[in-house]
Amino acid sequence: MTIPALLQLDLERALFEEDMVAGLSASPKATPPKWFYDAAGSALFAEITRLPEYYPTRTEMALLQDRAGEIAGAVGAERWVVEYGSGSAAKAVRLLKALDAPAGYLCVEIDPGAARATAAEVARAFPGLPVKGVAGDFTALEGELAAGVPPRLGFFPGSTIGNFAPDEAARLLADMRRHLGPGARLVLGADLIKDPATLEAAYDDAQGVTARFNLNLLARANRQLGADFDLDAFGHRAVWNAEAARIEMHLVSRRAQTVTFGSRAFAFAEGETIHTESSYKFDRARIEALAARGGWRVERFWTDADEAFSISLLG
Ligand code: SAH
Ligand code: AVI
Repeated sequence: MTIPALLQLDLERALFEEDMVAGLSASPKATPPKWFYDAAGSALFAEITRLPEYYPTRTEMALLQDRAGEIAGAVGAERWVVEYGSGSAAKAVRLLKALDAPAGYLCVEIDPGAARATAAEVARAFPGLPVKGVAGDFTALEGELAAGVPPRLGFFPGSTIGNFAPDEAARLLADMRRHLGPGARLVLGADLIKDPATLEAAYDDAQGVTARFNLNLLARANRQLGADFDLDAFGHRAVWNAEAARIEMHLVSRRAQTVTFGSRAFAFAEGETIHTESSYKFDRARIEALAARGGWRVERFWTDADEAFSISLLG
């Protein structure tokens, strides 16, 4: 069944509102990071990937370039590639170039503009390759994918897995295994634990792009839900939580204030925060344990020379 575009927008708005209401009613306040990515949020994320402090994107791109031949050799020929949360086509193009006779490409991406642009760029780079961009939520995968023939190759780069708490991440990997079907493999990018100063700088850059990305959640609520967040009344905070092995992003209320949307009012104390994102960091043992909880086994594990970022091949 195809849902008409306008109805899809209404549905998306309703789900966004539901999550914001639940998140702002909780104690402590916390919202899911997937709502960062409307058109403005995706553009800000693209800017983040080019920041000197944000090492993950360039490190993973280089690692992918270095290891693409080995990945291709390990996964074999004629795979349908299914990417989760593509953002841009850059990493998929790099992987597809190395693969032996890829059979097709599909991305599941929550931002419809990014889903369309990724599919268009992959189609341009590989004329004749069957390509599909699906605007959808990869946390709501149902059963096995209809497109393409198994065995498929999942691609989940960028350390987006780190934006999920361990239980959710394990469930997501299990859902991907079902979605990809029998004989699947998964190429998983995961950022590694390192010194706190490097991590905190990557999430609190000197130009303030990450701050704008974080605040875009409130700007989006104003645009889409008619909320009245005063963006100057909230600050950006990124902090390394060593015990949980995660960077936390928060929006900090600069003063006591009340924010309204619809018929609802949400009170903030001065200094109270909304926990808007966690970015868990890993080591090999943590990735192996997480993969096992999702029903996968780590077959290969690669890092760059500085051990800043990792790519694993799960089977
Ligand atoms: N893979 C890219 C982009 C990472 S940013 C890279 O490695 O640079 C995370 C991407 O995942 C964004 O494009 C965002 O829109 C998408 N995304 C986040 N949560 C999602 C969800 N629940 N379902 C589908 N896409 C999601
Ligand atoms: C998409 N995700 C893996 C990014 C990260 O590093 O956690 C999102 C991001 N948040 C702030 N900067 C980048």
